[in-house]
Amino acid sequence: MDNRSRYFPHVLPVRWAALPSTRLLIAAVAAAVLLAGWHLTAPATHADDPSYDNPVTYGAAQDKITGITVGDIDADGDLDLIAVKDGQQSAAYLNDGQGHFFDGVIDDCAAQASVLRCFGAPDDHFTAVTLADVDSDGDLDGVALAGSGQSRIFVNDGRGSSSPAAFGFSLSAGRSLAAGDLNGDGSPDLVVGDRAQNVVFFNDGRGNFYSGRLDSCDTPPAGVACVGARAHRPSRWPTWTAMGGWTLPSPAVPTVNHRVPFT
Ligand SMILES: [Ca+2]
Ligand SMILES: [Ca+2]
Ligand SMILES: [Ca+2]
Repeated sequence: MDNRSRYFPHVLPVRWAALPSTRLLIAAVAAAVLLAGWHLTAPATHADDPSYDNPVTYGAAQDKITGITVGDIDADGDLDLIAVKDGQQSAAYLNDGQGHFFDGVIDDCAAQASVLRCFGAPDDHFTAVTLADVDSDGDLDGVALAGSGQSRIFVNDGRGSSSPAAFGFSLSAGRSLAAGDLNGDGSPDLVVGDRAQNVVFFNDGRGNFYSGRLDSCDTPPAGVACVGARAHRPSRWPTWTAMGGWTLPSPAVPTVNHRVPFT
C-alpha cells in the first residue's frame, strides 16, 4: 500500500479515480504555472545575438527625415540608406562597406560625393521614398513622394547619381508610397496614398509615369487609376481647385472608383 492509500485508505483512491475532471484541472493549473514561469523568465542570451549597445549614426540631429529606405544604389554590394526630407536636402548615405555612413550636415553635395548622393532640392517637401528599377536597366531608381509640390522619379545612372523626372500631381498631398508590378507587365508601378485621393500610377514600361492634373476619377488620365474613396475635406477643396486640382461636385461627396484595372 502506498502512502496515499495508507493515510487515506478510503477517501483519496475513490475521489482520484472517480473525478477525472479534478485531474484535468490539476494538469491545467500545472501547465499554466509552467507557461507563466517560462514567460516571466528572461530569454536566454547567446553569444551570436545582435547587440545595439553601439549604434551607428548617420545624418545630423537637425535633419527632418520623413521617409527612409535601404538598397544598394551604387552597386558595390552593400546596402545604402536613402532618406527623404521635408524642406531639406534629401540624399543617399553610402555604406562604406562596414556599415558606416556620413553623420554630418549636408552643405556641399559635390564636395561630399564620396559619402553622399544628393537628390532633389533643399526646398522639396518629400514625405516618402521607395526604390524600384522603374526603367528595367538593372539598377535601383529612387521614387520620392511629395507632401506638397512635385513628386519625382530619380533615375539611377548605375553609380548612385540620378536625374529627376516628374510623376504624379503637381499639387499633391502624398503620405505613403509603394512599388510593385500591379498589372503583371513586368514593370513596377507606384501606389500612392494621398490625403485627397489614393492613386495607382502605371509604368509605361520605360520608367515613365503620368504627371499632371487629375480632374476626375470618372475619366482618369491614361496610366492612372483611382483607388478607394475621395477624401471628404471641404475646407481644402477651394484651394485645391483654384490651383488646378479636382473638379468637384457640390457638395463634395465621397465616391468609390470601381474601375481600377488590376487585371
Ligand atoms: Ca552600396
Ligand atoms: Ca533602373
Ligand atoms: Ca506594371
